[in-house]
Amino acid sequence: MAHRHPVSVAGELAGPGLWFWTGILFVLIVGLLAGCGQDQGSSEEPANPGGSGDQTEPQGSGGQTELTESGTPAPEETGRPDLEGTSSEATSAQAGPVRVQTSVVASGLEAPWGLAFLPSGEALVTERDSGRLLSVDSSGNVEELQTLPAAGRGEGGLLGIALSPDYGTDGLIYAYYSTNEDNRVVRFRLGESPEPVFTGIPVNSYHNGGRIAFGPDGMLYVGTGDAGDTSTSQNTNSVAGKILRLTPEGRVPQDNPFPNNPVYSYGHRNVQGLAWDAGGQLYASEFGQDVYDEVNRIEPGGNYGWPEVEGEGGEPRYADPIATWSPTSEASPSGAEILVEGAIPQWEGDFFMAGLRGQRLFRLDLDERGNVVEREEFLQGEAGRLRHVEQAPDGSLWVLTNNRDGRGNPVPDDDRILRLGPASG
Ligand SMILES: [Ca+2]
Repeated sequence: MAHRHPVSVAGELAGPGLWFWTGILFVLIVGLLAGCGQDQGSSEEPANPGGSGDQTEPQGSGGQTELTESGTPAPEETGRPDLEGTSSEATSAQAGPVRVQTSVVASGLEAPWGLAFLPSGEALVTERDSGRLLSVDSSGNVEELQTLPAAGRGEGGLLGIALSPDYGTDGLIYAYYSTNEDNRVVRFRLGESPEPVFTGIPVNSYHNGGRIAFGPDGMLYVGTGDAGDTSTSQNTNSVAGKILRLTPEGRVPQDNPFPNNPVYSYGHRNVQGLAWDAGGQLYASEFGQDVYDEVNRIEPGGNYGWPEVEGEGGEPRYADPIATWSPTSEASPSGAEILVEGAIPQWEGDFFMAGLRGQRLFRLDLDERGNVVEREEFLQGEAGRLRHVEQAPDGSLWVLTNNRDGRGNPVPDDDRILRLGPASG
């Protein structure tokens, strides 16, 4: 499971030259999406709770295909672009676009869910069902570090992971997992037993939320789900169907929108993607039920409508999403990321989102006000279900597949971690 399989994003998959398709794809999709800009919506997990409604069907012509290996091994630099040296163009958004290449960083994982990069550059990766915490380096070496006492069924298990903002000094790792009683946030140092930070988040076999991330304000943000009880989302006294904002100790920050309340925003169905732009604005992806998946620009105290409204409600009391996908089989978005000071200038500041049922990576180009001005899709039909996307320290994007989560059609190498980064040469 250790070696990397260099592949090209699209080039090798379709046959023609390596850069041909990348270029064509970029130009075509940019043009298409800029032109039509219509929304299509969706939801990750079961539209029908517990049912097979979200069972992934192979996409389009033949469904998931294995990423084809490039005939020529990718040069070493692909794994570790020299951001300091060579490429002013790879470090500045003002510079021209770089060619983007997709490679396989690691394979043989089982339903990887969360990912956080250590200062050393290695990634910590959670596996939902096994409860394993893995380290993965850029050469594809995978090592099991420890197992966390996660339980849970279905969509529950070991989910999100984040490093303390002071990891360099406190060594604390945060994780979100399901137990038989609740979903909870814990923290621990490598090799040690976790201690609870925040408990009592409703648990079910679906709609468990699970993404956690520290914001630029040093606070811990937690995406939760309605756990199948839609009455919770509009109730600010429930932590289900919310984005929560906590201190690193799990307490309520004094400047939260509701006094003595961990709720940061409400009216959510199932939030699994959290990302901040360079200005500190939070965006979140969430699963719709049947009609519209959503990306929302999150304001403190905002009401995002569920279950009264799915997609754009047109009522002032509910904040409308900035982007939707319909039907939910088109997207079903889990993890999200915004490229900030990344290595792909043409994508700088863009919002990325991993689609489960949609089986693709979405890119939203945001303008200065956070409105979507362009859309693009990657990896469709190439890698199957995608669970998460995270920016790596080298400015590339790492993407987790999720074909062994019980709803996919895994190929032998699944699950995999893919990398979209500047092509070498
Ligand atoms: Ca909504």
